[in-house]
This record gives sequence, C-alpha cells and structure tokens, in this order.
Amino acid sequence: MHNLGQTRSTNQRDHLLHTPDTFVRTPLPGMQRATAVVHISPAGGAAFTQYTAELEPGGTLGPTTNQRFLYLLEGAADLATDTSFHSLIPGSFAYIPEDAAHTLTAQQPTRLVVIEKPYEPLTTVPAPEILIGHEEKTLAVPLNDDPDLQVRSLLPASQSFDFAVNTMTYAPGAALSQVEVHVMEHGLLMLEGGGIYRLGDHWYPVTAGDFIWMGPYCPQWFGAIGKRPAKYLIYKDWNRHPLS
Ligand code: UGY
Ligand code: MN
Repeated sequence: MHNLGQTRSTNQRDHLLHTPDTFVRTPLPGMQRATAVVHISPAGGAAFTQYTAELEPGGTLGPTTNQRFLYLLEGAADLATDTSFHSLIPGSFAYIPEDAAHTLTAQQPTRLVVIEKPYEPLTTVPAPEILIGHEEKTLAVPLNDDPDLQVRSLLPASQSFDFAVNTMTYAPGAALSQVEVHVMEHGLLMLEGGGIYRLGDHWYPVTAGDFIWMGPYCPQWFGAIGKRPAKYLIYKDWNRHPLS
C-alpha cells in the first residue's frame, strides 16, 4: 500500500532514522539464500557498517576481512571457525577478529545484526580473540545510578576492543539524564518498546524495528514512552584516540 510519500525515515548530515517501511533488501557478496538491509556504511558518513542480515534455512553470510560483530535477533544459526563451533539463539552475540575465517549458517529463518569495521590496533595491547556470549549472561548495570535504566556491555572492558556494543533497557518513563554530545558515533537498533529520540534539533517518535545512526557530536537524548520497557542495541567506537 502506498503512503503518499510519507515516512518517519530521514537522512540528515549528522544522523539517520531508518524505519522498516523504507528498508530495501540487497544481497552482499558471498551471501547464500540471504539478503541484507544496510542501515549505515561509509557511504552514509559512518566509519563502520551495520546491516540486518535475513537468512533462509541453510543461508550463510558472505566473508569479511574486517572484524565482525553479530547479535542474533530471531531464529537459530551455527557459527563455525577453524577451531570452534557455536549454536547461536536469540540474544547470542559473537565477536570475530579481522581475518578470522568463519561460517555462519542459519538453521531456520534467522535475522541478525551485523556490524563490521576495520580494526585499529594499539601497540600496547594484543588484538582481541573470538568471543561468543549471550546477552542474558552479561551484567546489567544502572546508568548513573538510575535503576530504571540498565546497561549491559556485551564486549569486555578491554582496550583491545576498538568498539563497544551495549544493550540499554529503559523502564516506562525513564530517560537519559543528559543530552549527550560526544565524539563517538552510534549505530542503534530499537529492539523493544519505543519513545522519543532527540537527534540534533529534531525530536522523533521511534519504535521497535527502527535503526538510528548518530554521527560524531550529534546531540542525543532518549525518553521511553508507553507501558512496557524500551530497549535498544547500541554500537559506539571506543578505546581509541580521536587522532588515530
Ligand atoms: O553510550 C552512550 O553514549 C549512550 N548513552 N548513548 C545513547 O544512548 N544515545
Ligand atoms: Mn551516546
């Protein structure tokens, strides 16, 4: 059904709101029985790429030489590396270092978040190794002592990692305690609930399924609205000097 050209999606200099009605699916090289919705990439102004991969049973992701982060949204998939084998279920995540050969194969219709980024090594710490986990096994910590805003860091607090991926869960009515303006950029996927996101000088209603990119220094604030918690998965570049 057409909607007379209306959408909540918007592409601004320092932020993007990408809503499901505007998603366009494309195959990426090496994908089998799978497509990608590329939410953000260097073409959109980001230093990383984030897409949602949608796989049929038996479908696979293509290869990458960059480091890759996976978070399973729906379905089930097997991740095989040269030395290990892991079954991923909703809430499972995986960090795969650059140049690490691996194959991800869906066991049923599966959707997953894929984040890829060239690794920025430090001379002082070794590069990270492959890491597999499940969100529910990570520690939930209140942000700024607010028990109504819980943050789970999926990657360990190690300088080896040049990015972070967290989930943030807001009780109904909870909000960020400040408008943030920072050098890091964000890729954000709304997982549950909704609310109002301030991006730059705009206030947007957002809901589960929406993707947001925030460029460096994009003013940002979120307040949860509704009778159920709002939850999102959020990427940020991390642990590196701005001049590196
Ligand atoms: O980690 C963050 O910068 C996070 N608090 N930002 C956000 O939720 N927009
Ligand atoms: Mn932020």
